[in-house]
Amino acid sequence: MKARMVTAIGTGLGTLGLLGAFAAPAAAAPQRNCAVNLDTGAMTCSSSEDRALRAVDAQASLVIARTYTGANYTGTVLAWVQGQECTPAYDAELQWDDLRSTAAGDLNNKISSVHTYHQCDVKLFDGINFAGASSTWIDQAPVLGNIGDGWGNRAGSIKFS
Ligand SMILES: [Ca+2]
Repeated sequence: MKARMVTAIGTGLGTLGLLGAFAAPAAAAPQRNCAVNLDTGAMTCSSSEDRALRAVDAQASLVIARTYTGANYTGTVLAWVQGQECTPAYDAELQWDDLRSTAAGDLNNKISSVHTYHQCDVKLFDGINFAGASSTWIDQAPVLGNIGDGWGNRAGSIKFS
């Protein structure tokens, strides 16, 4: 039996183009990209991290950490930026005392994974304003629930060094 040849490629593409032009916005929610400038306190979210970084007057090269609401670097991503690299010593150059108020909204008890850059690490605190238990210094963690006695969806404040 011979297979039929598909001859309607041109028509198919035309239909696709039409659908593309008139289709409703995609149902899937796009990943939210947010940024906080630790030097100035400026913060915003946008459709891309580049846009968010420009809006807070920062460059991608200044991103010292990204926190995510989902495990394995998924969900809403918040880029933390500052004007210089971290130093090798743990001296907590910068910090954010209340994760209830960030560019991405209320992130208290909502951070599930974290990745750092430029010699920086992060230390998470259970409570607001560095109260309660604290984590070790973390370079990266796809599953914060596996760090120490469990740091998934727990941090209320954060230090960078
Ligand atoms: Ca907490």
